Amino acid sequence: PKVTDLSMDTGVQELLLKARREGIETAFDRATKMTQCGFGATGVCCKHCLEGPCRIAPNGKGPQLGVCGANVDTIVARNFLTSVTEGAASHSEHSREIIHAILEVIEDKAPYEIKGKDKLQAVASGLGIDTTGKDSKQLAKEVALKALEDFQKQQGTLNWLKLRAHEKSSQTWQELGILPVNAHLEIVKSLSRQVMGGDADPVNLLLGAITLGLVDGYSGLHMSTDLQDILFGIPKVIKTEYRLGVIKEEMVNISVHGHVPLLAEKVVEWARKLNDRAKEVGAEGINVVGVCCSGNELLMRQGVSVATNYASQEMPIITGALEAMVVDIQCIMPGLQEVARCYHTEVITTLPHVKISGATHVEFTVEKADEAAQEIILRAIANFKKRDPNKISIPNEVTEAYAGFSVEQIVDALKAVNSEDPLKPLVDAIISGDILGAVGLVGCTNPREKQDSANVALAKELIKNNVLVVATGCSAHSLGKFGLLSPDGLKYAGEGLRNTLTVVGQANGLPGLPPALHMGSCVDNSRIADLLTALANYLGVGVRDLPVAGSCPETHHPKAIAIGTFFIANGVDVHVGVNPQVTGSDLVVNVLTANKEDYATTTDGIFGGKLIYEKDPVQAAAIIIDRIKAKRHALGL
Ligand code: BF8
Ligand code: SF4
Repeated sequence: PKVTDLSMDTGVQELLLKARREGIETAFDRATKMTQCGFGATGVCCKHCLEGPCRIAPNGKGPQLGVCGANVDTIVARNFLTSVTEGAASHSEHSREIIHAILEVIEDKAPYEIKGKDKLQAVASGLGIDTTGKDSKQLAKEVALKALEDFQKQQGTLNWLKLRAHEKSSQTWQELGILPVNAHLEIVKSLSRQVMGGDADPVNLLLGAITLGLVDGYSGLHMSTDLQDILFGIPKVIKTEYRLGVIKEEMVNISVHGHVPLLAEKVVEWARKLNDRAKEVGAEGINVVGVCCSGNELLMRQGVSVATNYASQEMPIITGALEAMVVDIQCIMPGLQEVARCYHTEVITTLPHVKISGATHVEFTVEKADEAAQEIILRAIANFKKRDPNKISIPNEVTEAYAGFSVEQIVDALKAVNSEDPLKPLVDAIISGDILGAVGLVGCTNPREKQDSANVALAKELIKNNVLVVATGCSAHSLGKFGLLSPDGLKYAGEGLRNTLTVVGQANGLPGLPPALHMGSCVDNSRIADLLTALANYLGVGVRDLPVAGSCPETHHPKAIAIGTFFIANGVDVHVGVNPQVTGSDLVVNVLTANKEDYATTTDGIFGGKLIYEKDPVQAAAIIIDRIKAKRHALGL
């Protein structure tokens, strides 16, 4: 295929051509070569035991039951639950790492400090902790122990669910008896119900998936964001740059890739401290750039520029000017090392449970965070001299963008318009129709899709129709690269949206707010949920009643499926533009997409949100806008 069909990003196109000239295979090539199995693609392949793999032909030909007697609905629902569980496990493990870090910090065993004192106060009071007369260490300890309970308690429900969920939503979950008890318990229970001979009722399996969606949302997303804000501070609006041009030929370049900011923050700190050491090898200094969600975390709090997003993560190496690619967990392609072998770049893994053979391993622990970060920086500096000048080619474009839109920052920005009642200007704009509704544009890029294309097209279509876009994850990177995270992007917005964002922006000393507000990494989808809860409370309605939706046009990861399930459980429609691998079962499709009879037993009937699968972004925008209009109508707007 032509490189212009693989990515919208011209820098990526340029480097894909370079890779071809140099005989390097990338994820885009592998995606082209790898044909997709029709059984797997529709979710009808089961390999939960050694009697299988069993697969059910969707056209009714061939066996319609697995060897054990499992039918296609059971198999598809069970596979869906597997994905949601993987996502929930990833995000819960993320938050557990941060709990551990905070507990080490308050005992002076780890070199970090509690920077987000405001957040600490807010979270502690929200959890019902008496804050009077307690210093931040004491408070942080009590908050961390409350968090730990969400991995230990044997009855009741997650503290973080009680802290963050909208009352009306929790009521529904309580009535259904699907409230999660603790994250580890639910993940283990889910694995045990998926096992051969376990749960075989497809509807019950899907309800199980909702519980795991809640685990993902509360003990994963919300807890990670809250604890990270406590440790590193609440993000504030910040200016940055996107695209591969942020890699600088004259600098020692280090890209930070993965998810948990514990390591990434230290790499930035030590890059500053050891900057002059780079001059000893002839470089002008050290340049840290972000990839994927570590990129988002550093961008939100430090303004670190972002080189690229998921599908093109190999490209920084192909510039020939990257000294080290430092990784922690999730979304790290093992293929990075294959590419790095052809250059001087050192891929550095850092965690005992995420290694890549052939890569350098520098063990990172919070206790030895400074030592690990220094070793990584010094290795990168030493690699600068090993560059092959003939292999260096850095695309030169960069795009300016703004990020840092935490809920706290959004409320602060609105205060400049109405200090007494900050949400009022936003709600007034929604009521008047200047803002039709809001969509969280979230999720990934996927090497099987034309990179950035659907993310950007969908966002443009929405903002043209006065829908406010908030973005996270790799989709936010797509929007950043193409100018939608900058006030300049207001030229694509409909009049009502443009006027509203211009007024709020100007009250804050900016020419306008960007038409898409970057709210952070994938765990920061919690911030979107918090914004919805605040709006619902303000209006005195449930989250399910709001004229909002979520969309992942180019997703690929089970984490995104878990996040989507979390939003559906909260009554928010979720659009996906990539095959969700459930189409083999009519029952599962009907329950999730609510497009047929038995409406009362669909996710829409029960929770108020459903799955929308539509590949075409313009078509998807139309479906989303219709739904937003229907929800407005129901609100009397
Ligand atoms: O958690 S958006 S490709 S990097 S899964 Fe991965 Fe998807 Fe990017 Fe962040 Ni989220
Ligand atoms: Fe086949 Fe049943 Fe085993 Fe799945 S659990 S592989 S359907 S026998």
